[in-house]
Amino acid sequence: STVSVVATKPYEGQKPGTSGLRKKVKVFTQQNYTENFVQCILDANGAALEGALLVVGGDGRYYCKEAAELIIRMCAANGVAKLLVGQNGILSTPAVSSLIRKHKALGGIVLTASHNPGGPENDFGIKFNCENGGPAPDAVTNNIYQLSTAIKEYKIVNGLEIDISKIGTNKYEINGKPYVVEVIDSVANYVAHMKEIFDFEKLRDFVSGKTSGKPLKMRIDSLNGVTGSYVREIFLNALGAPENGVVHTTPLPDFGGLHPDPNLTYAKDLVETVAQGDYDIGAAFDGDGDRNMIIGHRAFFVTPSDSLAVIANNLECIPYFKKNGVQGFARSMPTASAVDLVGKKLGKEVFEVPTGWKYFGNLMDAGRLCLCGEESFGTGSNHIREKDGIWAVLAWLSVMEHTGKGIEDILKAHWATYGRNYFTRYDYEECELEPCNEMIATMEKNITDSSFVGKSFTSGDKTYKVKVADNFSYTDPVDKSLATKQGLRIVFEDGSRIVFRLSGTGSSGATVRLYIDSYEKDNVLGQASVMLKPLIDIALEISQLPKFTGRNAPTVIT
Ligand code: VG1
Ligand code: CO
Repeated sequence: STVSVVATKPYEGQKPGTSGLRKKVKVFTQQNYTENFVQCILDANGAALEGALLVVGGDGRYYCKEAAELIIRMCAANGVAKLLVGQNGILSTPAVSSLIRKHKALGGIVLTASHNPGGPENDFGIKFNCENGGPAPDAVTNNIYQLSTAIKEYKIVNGLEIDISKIGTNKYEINGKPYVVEVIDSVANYVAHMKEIFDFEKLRDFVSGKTSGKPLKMRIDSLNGVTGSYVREIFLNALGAPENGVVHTTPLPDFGGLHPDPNLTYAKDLVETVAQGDYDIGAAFDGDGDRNMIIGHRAFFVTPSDSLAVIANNLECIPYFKKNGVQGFARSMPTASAVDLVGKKLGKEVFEVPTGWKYFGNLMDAGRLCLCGEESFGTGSNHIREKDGIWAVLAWLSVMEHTGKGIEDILKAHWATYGRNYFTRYDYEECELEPCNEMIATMEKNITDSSFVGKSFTSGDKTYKVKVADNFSYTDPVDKSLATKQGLRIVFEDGSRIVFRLSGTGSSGATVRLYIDSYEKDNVLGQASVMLKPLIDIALEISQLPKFTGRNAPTVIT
């Protein structure tokens, strides 16, 4: 087969966001749009690409297979020696990360728009992960973007035929050099990896009820996303859960019309079923399998910030941490600081990084971080360099088995020891961009004025006095790279916080995120919405959000 060099012109806006490039399918299917971006990813690797191994796979959403086949033809033309491709182009995001690390690949191309809806009218995405298995850092994505603004041609081997529905090795010769495309089972490596991390024998006994005679009552909901096949293999086959313990486990190109975002709004069916039924645990994942939501009996909700803290507090029950030791913990800035308290007690370093998993990678690579999370339903460890939804559920099962307690009791015991971080997030999705930019700019000006610190705000019977207010910036402790403008933050004297940011994962318009976090040492059994009401009112007053966005209520409340 021969290499074709095809002339092309730059597209505007090929700037990767928090986690890759995400746009409507219709944008990606424009002539040469995907080709351009893939060529820029490949070019960003420079000389290292020649003879390299890459991993390719995605969440199975609409256009995933076509994109995978295109990438196969383009890698052939760009000097790549070998690809590992998930069968039918399917690999969860954590599975890609695991494969990159296991095979010491140069990186991976992940085809996903994560939790955004799928289908011809909805979203697609492409993300590059580096050789540590993690999302490319800012320096790399900025480079990809720069290349996209000046691209003139891309390379492709047009005649290269391949059937990626068949597992097996396909060998080609391109320009006299061998090119190998290995189509692999999408789940096998990941499942083996989980078996190294957790005590599956113990978990199987716990889940199947072999000794107690009482099988665990679980409802694991894959929301028709990529985790379906992983969930069946792990929870049904390996752990002996009953067939009805898992639902929506067929990955569908449009997620069956579901919005595969594991939160109280979009995983409504799970929440309602668990609320009405008799379950010990409910869990859901997003489209690409890196997010998780955990709920207990009667849909008792575990905030992701608390989930992280509870796992941190119980790491001794997971063989992986026994073997590798426990290094530091980390969370993203908007995430409530519950894990900080555990870190303090255990004498561990705790890091606060900007939003996005890419900021955890350096700390893990440097051996300073073993467990981290984000309020956006992301939990994970240094076993890979992505957040990992199924891993989080296995961690929770381990904690339940270890403590012998239900989820609600685990949380109550945790709060009794550490106090409680009440947390909520309001999302205002698909707003108009301009007024949102204006709102953030105006607010930034106001809160960074020297008169703002020391100001008091009152709502109901609560008064909060401003201690710190800024636009969060972060210097990576390892490579000293600087990330600026990562979110407006107002910290009050009692430690309560208001955070505003614009989402970097949306495919159209702007999404405003408002995060509210407040700590109580003793009053730990209140209702979050009630406890946080005064701060929410203050946040809306400071931001003038209704005025700028025209919205009187968020589209999603977590
Ligand atoms: C959101 C979340 C962030 C997460 C990112 C990617 O970003 O807030 O915490 O890391 O999605 O998650 P943003 O910029 O929209 O707030 V995923 O599951 O899309 O890879
Ligand atoms: Co995701």
